[in-house]
This record gives sequence, structure tokens and C-alpha cells, in this order.
Amino acid sequence: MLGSSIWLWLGLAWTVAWVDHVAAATNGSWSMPWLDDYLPDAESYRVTGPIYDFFFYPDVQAIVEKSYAGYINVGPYSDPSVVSNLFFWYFPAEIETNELVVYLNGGPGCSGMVGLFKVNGPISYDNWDFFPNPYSWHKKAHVVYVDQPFFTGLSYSNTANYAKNEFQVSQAMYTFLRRFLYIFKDLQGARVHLAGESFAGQYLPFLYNTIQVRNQALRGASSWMSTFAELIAQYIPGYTFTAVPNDSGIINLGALLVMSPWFSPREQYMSNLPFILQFQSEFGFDDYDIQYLTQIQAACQNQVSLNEKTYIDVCEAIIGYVSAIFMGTTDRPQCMNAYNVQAGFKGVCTDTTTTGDLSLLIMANSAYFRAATHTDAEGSPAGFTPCSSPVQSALQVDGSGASRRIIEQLLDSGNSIILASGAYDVISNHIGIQRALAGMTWGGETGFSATASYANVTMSNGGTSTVVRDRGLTLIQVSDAGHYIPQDNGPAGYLILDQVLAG
Ligand SMILES: *[C@@H]1O[C@H](CO)[C@@H](O)[C@H](O)[C@H]1NC(C)=O
Ligand SMILES: *[C@@H]1O[C@H](CO)[C@@H](O)[C@H](O)[C@H]1NC(C)=O
Ligand SMILES: CC(=O)N[C@H]1CO[C@H](CO)[C@@H](O)[C@@H]1O
Repeated sequence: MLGSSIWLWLGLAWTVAWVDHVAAATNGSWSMPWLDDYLPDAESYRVTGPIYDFFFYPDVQAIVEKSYAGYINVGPYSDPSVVSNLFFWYFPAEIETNELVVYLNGGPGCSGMVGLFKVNGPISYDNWDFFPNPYSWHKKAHVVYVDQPFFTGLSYSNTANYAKNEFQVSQAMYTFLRRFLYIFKDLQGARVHLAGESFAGQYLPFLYNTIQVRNQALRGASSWMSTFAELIAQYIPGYTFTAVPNDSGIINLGALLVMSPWFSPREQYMSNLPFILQFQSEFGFDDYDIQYLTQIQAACQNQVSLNEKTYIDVCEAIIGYVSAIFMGTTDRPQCMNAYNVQAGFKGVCTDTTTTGDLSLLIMANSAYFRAATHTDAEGSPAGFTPCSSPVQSALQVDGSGASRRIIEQLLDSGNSIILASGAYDVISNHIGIQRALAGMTWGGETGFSATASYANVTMSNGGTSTVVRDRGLTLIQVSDAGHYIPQDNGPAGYLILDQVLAG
């Protein structure tokens, strides 16, 4: 009988001892006073000066001065000679809220600053015109943009090498989050949503899983305590007990969002050609083009059948070939913009977030920017690039495998996952995402079931988005957007964010 009180109290005493043991062994608690001397305090991160010679942009400057930016060292506390600095820029919400969005760009190797300035952040630019983004996500939630893994954007390390797998990526980000929440104490206990785009479809499921494993280690004891507490409550009227103390170090995980996700290369690589062939007449392909593309597709099929690599160069060659045939040719009517195929047809041929518009590159390398964001410290990278090739190359050999199976597991254990696609995106196109989901098994069924709910949402800017929901998974398909959905379609970005905050 469970009701035997002696067992109850012995169990409780043992559990309390275990809680202390786990907290000490894992350095679990948020109250880690020794970190006060090791980590800077929140106010030292405040962005004060102008981030460029923005004297004609007072509205931009006003936004920036409410934000916090700089480095968090994720190296071991025990060895102060290790400097492994991840750069972040944190915008507290414009409203009272307990929701935090952690935003990562993909690449791999692309800076969170691409997201901040071009996708969903408070400030945007268009060839040296800087302006507040009316659809900034920080109007609805706290948002922190992070440059990771090491050597992405402004992040660096004096010991760690380029990350080679998702385990290394997740470990650094987990430490970052624990220390970020320690520094910004107002955020302790906040619901933490992991969000990002593209290759963050690999990063984020692994990170979400890492946080859950760490949470479970911290919570193990607490869940025993809550079981006992329920029993105690039967004997002691009015007894209340908080199962998870707010200072436990547990990260209160919310939803997982990936826009234009890269998570299942075997279907996604194979969908590039079918997607592109929808626009055969716009591209003006001739027989030779089709024949050549079909050969690459066959070689790609061989490779994706062999393994679960997230990067396969012969598969990349399909988009590469289509891009190349328009370079320097005058007899072809169109260019190929892999981020937004429709923009390419209108003559916008390069990615405006990186190479197509140098505003971010030049601003982030200015002395103004470095001083204001506290990234002019000794040892910090001399040059910022929006996307780092060495970071990308190092992860190309990663054997962690497609995150598809992690997503299945996360759904099976009851988490809320949101994916979104833009109809004009080529590189993580909607055909591939649909095919990948059709082959995935979660909640005991494969693909969306007959009971999935579908809704068409008319956007204030005229387009339509479709929201499909089934067994914890939400898929939002936006008709009028490319790869960077909120950049192309602010209202659709808000539709997506609302799903996250509700999830
Ligand atoms: C934890 O919650 C209690 C009660 O709500 C509060 O007094 C305390 O300050 C909180 N501790 C932290 C670290 O937030
Ligand atoms: C959504 O719109 C599509 C295309 O017009 C239509 O086929 C579908 O039935 C609509 N679904 C709902 C739930 O209204
Ligand atoms: C409570 C506790 O055990 N804190 C330890 C956490 O880790 C640091 C560094 O390893 C120790 O110095 C603390 O004593």
C-alpha cells in the first residue's frame, strides 16, 4: 500500500537528498553565485552608441538603445584561459510577456544578424536605407539572435575548432542559454521557444533534445517529489508544493519552429528538380538543359539512397547548374534566385540578405557597430561576413544524420513543432517538405492523417496561408513568400509567430 506513511516520509527524505545531489553534481541551479564574478552583468551589455553613422535615423537609434548585445563565454568556468564567445543581440519585448524566442539562422555558418536585419528583427535595411520593421517579432515576444556555431558572424573561440557535428553545436548552445538566462534574470522561468530557418532545421531539433535531456536530469528528482507531494496532500489539507522550483536551472521549453527547414535531405534534395521544372517555360530550358539536369538528378538519387548526409555536393549541383546557365548569358530571359524564384523572374538575381546588398557587411565591420555591440574586444574577429564558408565546410561531413528522426521523437513525446514554407523558395521548397512529412511517422501514424485540420488564412497583404495541424505538428504554407518568409511577407511572419506563442 502506498499510503504507508513511514515509506512516504522516508521516500521524501531520500528524494530531498537526491535533489540536492543532482543540483550539485550538474551545477543545476540558477543560483550559481560564483558565476557572478565570471559573467558580466546584464547592464554591461546595453547597446548605447550608434551602430553606424545613423544620425539621420533617430527612430532606429531609439530601438537599438533598448537592446543588449555582446559575448557570452561558454567555456568552462574552471579554466579562465578558455575564451569561447558566442555573440548575441537581445531585444526585450515591447509588451509585458514571459515568452522568449531564441532565433538562429541556418547556412550552416550564417549569422543571426541576417535574421535580425533582414528577416524578423526590429530594424531592416534596403541599400543603405534603414528603417524600423513594422512586423518585428520583438513587438510580441522577447527575441535573442545568436551567432553560432563558433566562427559564425562575430562568434569565436581560442580553443574550440569549427563544429563538426550537432552534438558540439548543441552543447555550446545549451551552455549559452543557461548563462544567458542567468545574466538576464528577468527571463528566468520564461517560456523559451527555439526558432530559426533553413539549416537551423538541423541545429534546433538536436538542441531541443539536448535541453530536454538536461532538464530531465534536473527534473528527475523533482518528479519524484511531486509524486510524493500528491500523496502528502491527501494527508495534509492545504498542503501545496511546486514540483519544479523556479530556481532549478530547468529551461522552460516552449515550441520548436523552423521556417524553410532543412531536415530530410533524401526527399528535399530530390524535390529540387521537380520544383524547378514547374518553371520550365519561364527559365527557357532547352533539351540539353533538361537532359543534363536529369543526369544530375539520377546521380543525386544514388547518393541520397546510400546515406543520410545533410550535404551532398552532386545534389547541390542541380541548383548550381540552373544558376550558372544564366550567368553571363544574354540569350536567356531570366535569372535564378534560389531564395525566391519569382523575385528572380523580376530581375532580383542575388540574395538580398547577403551578397546582393552590402549594407549589413559594411555596417557590422564599422567601428561604430563594434563599439556599440561590445564586439571590439581583444581577440574578437577582425572581419564580419554574413555567412562563413569554413563553418559550412566543417559541418558538411557531419554524421549526425537528418534531424527528421529527432523531430519524430520530439513529436512522440508530446512537443509542439511548427514548420513553415514559402511557395517561391527553391532551396527548402514546399514539395520537398511535403514529401518528407508524408514519409515521417509520429503519434502512431505516417504523414498527415485523415483527421488533420486545415485552415486557409487570408493575409492582410492579400496572400493566403494554409495551416495544417496534426498530432502536435503544424505546417504553415505561405503562398506569397520565398526562403525568408517574414522578410517577404511580414503578416505571414506574424501568423507563424502566433502559432509558436500559442504552441
Ligand atoms: C521564485 O519564486 C518565488 C515565489 O514566487 C520568488 O519569491 C523568488 O524570487 C523566485 N526566485 C527566482 C530566482 O526567480
Ligand atoms: C483552402 O483553399 C484551397 C484552394 O483554394 C481549397 O482547395 C481548400 O478546400 C481550402 N481549404 C479549406 C479548409 O477551406
Ligand atoms: C553548487 C556547486 O557545486 N557549484 C560548483 C559548480 O561548478 C563550479 C566550477 O566547476 C564550482 O566551483 C562550484 O562550486
